[in-house]
Amino acid sequence: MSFQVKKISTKPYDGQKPGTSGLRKRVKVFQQEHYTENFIQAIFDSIDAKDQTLVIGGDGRFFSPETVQTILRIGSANGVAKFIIGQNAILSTPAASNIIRKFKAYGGILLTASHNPGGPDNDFGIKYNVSNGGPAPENVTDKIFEKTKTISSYKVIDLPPLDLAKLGNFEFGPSKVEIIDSVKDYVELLEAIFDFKLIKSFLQANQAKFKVLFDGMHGVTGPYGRAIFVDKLGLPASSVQNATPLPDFGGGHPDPNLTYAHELVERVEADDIAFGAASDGDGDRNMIYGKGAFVTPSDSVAIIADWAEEAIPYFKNGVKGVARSMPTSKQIEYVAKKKGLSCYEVPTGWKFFGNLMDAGKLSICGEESFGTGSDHIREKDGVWAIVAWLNILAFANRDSPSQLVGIKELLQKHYEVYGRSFFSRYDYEEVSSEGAQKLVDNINAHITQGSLKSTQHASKSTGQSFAVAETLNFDYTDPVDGSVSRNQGQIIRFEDGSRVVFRLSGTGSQGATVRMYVERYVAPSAGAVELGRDTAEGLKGLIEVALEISKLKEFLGREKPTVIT
Ligand code: VG1
Ligand code: CO
Repeated sequence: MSFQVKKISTKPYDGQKPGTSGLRKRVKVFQQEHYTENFIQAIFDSIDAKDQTLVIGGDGRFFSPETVQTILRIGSANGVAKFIIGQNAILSTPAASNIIRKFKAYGGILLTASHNPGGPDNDFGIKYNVSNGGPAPENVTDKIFEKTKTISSYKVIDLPPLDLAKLGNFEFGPSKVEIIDSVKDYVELLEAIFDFKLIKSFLQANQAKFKVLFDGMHGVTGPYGRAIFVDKLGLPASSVQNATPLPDFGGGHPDPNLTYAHELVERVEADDIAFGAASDGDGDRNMIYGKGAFVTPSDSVAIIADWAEEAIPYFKNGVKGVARSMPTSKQIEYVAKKKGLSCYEVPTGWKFFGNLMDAGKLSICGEESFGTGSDHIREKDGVWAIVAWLNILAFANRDSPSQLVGIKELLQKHYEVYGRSFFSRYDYEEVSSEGAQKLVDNINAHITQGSLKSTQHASKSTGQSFAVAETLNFDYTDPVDGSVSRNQGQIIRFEDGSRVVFRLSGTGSQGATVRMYVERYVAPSAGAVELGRDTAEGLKGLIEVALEISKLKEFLGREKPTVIT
């Protein structure tokens, strides 16, 4: 039977440029006539998906079900042979990456704006992933953007919407459709990576001393968390909260940090919970937070890299190499150095890790933005990181020591061996684009003229003094394919190894967001008191100096950041 392919005339929209991770805009922008259709057709014009299999997933946010139907209508008209879709349009970002790899799909389209709020007045997003399961590299996203600028029509096969709730095999015009369980394959993946038996027995033996709480933040990970923490690891149902995915994330901001995951933080403190964890809207981020012990993402990946080979079965044959995004602290480098591993530094965004993983150079990597992962897939993976921590803690307690090794003890032990990079990020969200540009231009002028080099900057409140060693723009050449990405952040390095980085966000949907990253290293010889300081205290002087040098308050007209992590 042949199906009629209809050609629909359209005009280009400005600004359909994918950012750090896909195209993210307000829902109202996507709802404009032909806007979503244009972008989806531009994806098909940039890839060769004819007779191929495509995966469709997402975090279930508002406007997702409609968009799946749009993809079916346009994709079938563009010759896609088969679609694999998560039930009710739900597949977490890591789960989708796994499905693309496991079923050898050509690629996937993920409907998510990650940690950005959802609902009719908030954000929607579309992201294209390639056959290795990772976000499309810049040469593909650039091509998509180019196509959006000249598009004049898109193709559809007009058929009634497919029911996304029923599992099984169906047809949509000439294309086959398989609707799969959103959770099953992902749980199997984690069971093959971690020592579930060890974790389960540790949790059972320490029920009273080691309480666990996972917060899905009304995002996509609730069902994954329930399947793993309750069904597989035997924890009580009460150890999972906010576990039903909602189209508007319950009105919250599904970003697992100390500001937005306050419900978790409050319950951890009130109920003496030893191990709390949360994940973001689409399930690729994670936060680890136990009573009185917050793990910065930069420390988290360093600790996972430190313990992996010994504690986690997936890594028993060795870790191939490690990596961090440029703004992420150097903690993982200290681990790599001691273990003789290569440590790569890539620009912000998970897409830059994929090539290194495909080339067998990289096993474990992370970003300061609550992203941690490994080469088991090609996205960062929130639930993976949480189970990795449980696996490490279970292993650290395998001989039932008289005092339980918790998050705090593990961190302390780590700092005593490697020293500690104090790290913090200040976000100035939705500031004026002109102000942000002035800030960038000012630092750029310093970089070109070298005018900050060797200048001394004293902190009024702490008396510390910082001398500028160098200033630079971070450019990256991919060691595998030689592609170059320029201007990935401005770095001010100081003589004592401290560092301040400025970057504009590539995931915001309105105005500009400026990120300031500060890092200061303290060696093990400084002693327990220095190593154990509160992050804000450890960084106070450097932050003062960073604000003064950049004239940030003046350019942005903001006294305080929106979020501190
Ligand atoms: C932010 C983070 C970055 C992360 C990206 C996507 O980007 O800083 O580290 O990879 O979000 O995360 P930006 O350009 O706004 O700084 V999410 O959980 O999409 O997936
Ligand atoms: Co995310």
